Amino acid sequence: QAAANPYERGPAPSNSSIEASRGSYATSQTTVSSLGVSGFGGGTIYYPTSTADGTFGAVVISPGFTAYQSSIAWLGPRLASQGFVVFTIDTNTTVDQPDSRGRQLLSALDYLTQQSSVRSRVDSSRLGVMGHSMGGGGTLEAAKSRPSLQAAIPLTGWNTDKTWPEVKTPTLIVGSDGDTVAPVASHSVPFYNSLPSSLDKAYLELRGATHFTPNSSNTTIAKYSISWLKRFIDNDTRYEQFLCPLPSTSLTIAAYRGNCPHTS
Ligand code: 9J3
Ligand code: ZN
Repeated sequence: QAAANPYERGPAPSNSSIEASRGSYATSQTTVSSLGVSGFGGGTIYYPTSTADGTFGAVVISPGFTAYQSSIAWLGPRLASQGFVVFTIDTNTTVDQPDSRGRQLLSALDYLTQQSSVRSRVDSSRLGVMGHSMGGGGTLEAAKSRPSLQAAIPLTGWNTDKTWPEVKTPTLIVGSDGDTVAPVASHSVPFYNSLPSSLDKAYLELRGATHFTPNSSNTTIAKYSISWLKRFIDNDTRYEQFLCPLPSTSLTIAAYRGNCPHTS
């Protein structure tokens, strides 16, 4: 069949393929020392080993307050094996605030596309950002300052700024129903509500979850993150089926809101 979309990577998806612990690509990883970079604290790049499928879209992921890349490392191979270059970073200091984390996400993207050893594998026009807690707050900051980004996913995001009408990047907000550090009522919900109504946006509230649920392998986070990144970084409409119509509440989903059909 004709490949209408030059950016799609990997086989046609199914519910089981997006729930699987690994996708179709074998992955490799390379360590980026903090000593050789500026603007962020180094990290680990996870990427599909094969070069046979051309370039891939990329996503940089920031940890939260006091945390290291190890706290979000599970997302590296989980997302890379689906066909993305994934850069989990350390921040300059573990107490950096969300605005700083946002700038560090952008510095890391620039390093990834311009200087890293895998730069030739990355399509520099197809980039996204993710982060946990203050890294999720930084994810919103990064999207606000770089509207060319194609996907943003804050995971139990934390920020003193509750209003994000400036964001142009399709954004999936993930909150936890039992979060007492960044309660959804004062963080993820107002973040979601303040995003433009015309934006492709969604709100996923995890059921039976805490502020730290994004720090361990989680199938619900993975399947909707994969779908969002595929849909908006790769323009891969094969993943639209998992996003629209909106997922129902379930044992793992306390709430899901969004606008369907998507506009971009
Ligand atoms: O990154 C986070 O976990 C933010 C939540 C937090 O500890 O804020 C305290 C100021
Ligand atoms: Zn604001």
